[in-house]
Amino acid sequence: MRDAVTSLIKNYDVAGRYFDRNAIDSLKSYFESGTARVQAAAAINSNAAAIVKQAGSKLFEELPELIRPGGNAYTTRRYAACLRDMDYYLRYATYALVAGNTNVLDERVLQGLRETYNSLGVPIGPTVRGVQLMKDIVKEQVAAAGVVNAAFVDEPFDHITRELSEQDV
Ligand SMILES: CCC1=C(C)/C(=C/C2=NC(=C\c3[nH]c(/C=C4\NC(=O)[C@H](C)[C@H]4CC)c(C)c3CCC(=O)O)/C(CCC(=O)O)=C2C)NC1=O
Repeated sequence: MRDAVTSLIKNYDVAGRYFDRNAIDSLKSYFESGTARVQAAAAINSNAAAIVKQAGSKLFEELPELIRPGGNAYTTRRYAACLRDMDYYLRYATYALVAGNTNVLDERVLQGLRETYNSLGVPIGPTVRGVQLMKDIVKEQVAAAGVVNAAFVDEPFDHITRELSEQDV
């Protein structure tokens, strides 16, 4: 598992090079956004259950067929599994936000996930929609917590979306 700093060190060490201008710039930007990243994590942590619930309700409102007979989230067990997955995405997105790097998502969440989803008939499009709904809610909450430039919040959610759908967002 890597964060912004360890991943940079790894790349420069492999090449046996000192940090150059690019490296210094990305270190600067990581440290400058540090407080905001921690604030964002705090805002998510204190509202995580509500964020998942709200995004889930919106998703099922938009795509009610998911929870009707024949839908992948139909039955209490699968409904709960769906919300649990959303909770995984939110929690790991928070880790990635703090790390300033999406490696934790690749290693702990996304590896083999498409195959699992395909074999269980879990639809990717609606899952990605759920992730994007959470992103929107998180951005509102982070802005409400007083974080001025919250653009970095997009990164982990868009990464999940890209990797799951193998499409540009
Ligand atoms: C921490 C990393 C991690 C992830 C990401 C993860 C995902 C994950 N989601 C699963 C199932 C599932 N995932 C969903 C999700 C959904 N169905 C829908 O229609 C919606 C679109 C969507 C919710 C947004 C459902 C319904 C199941 C159960 C499918 C089944 O058993 O038939 C399964 C199969 C095993 C199980 O049911 O627990 C895994 C491994 N597990 C992990 O350990």
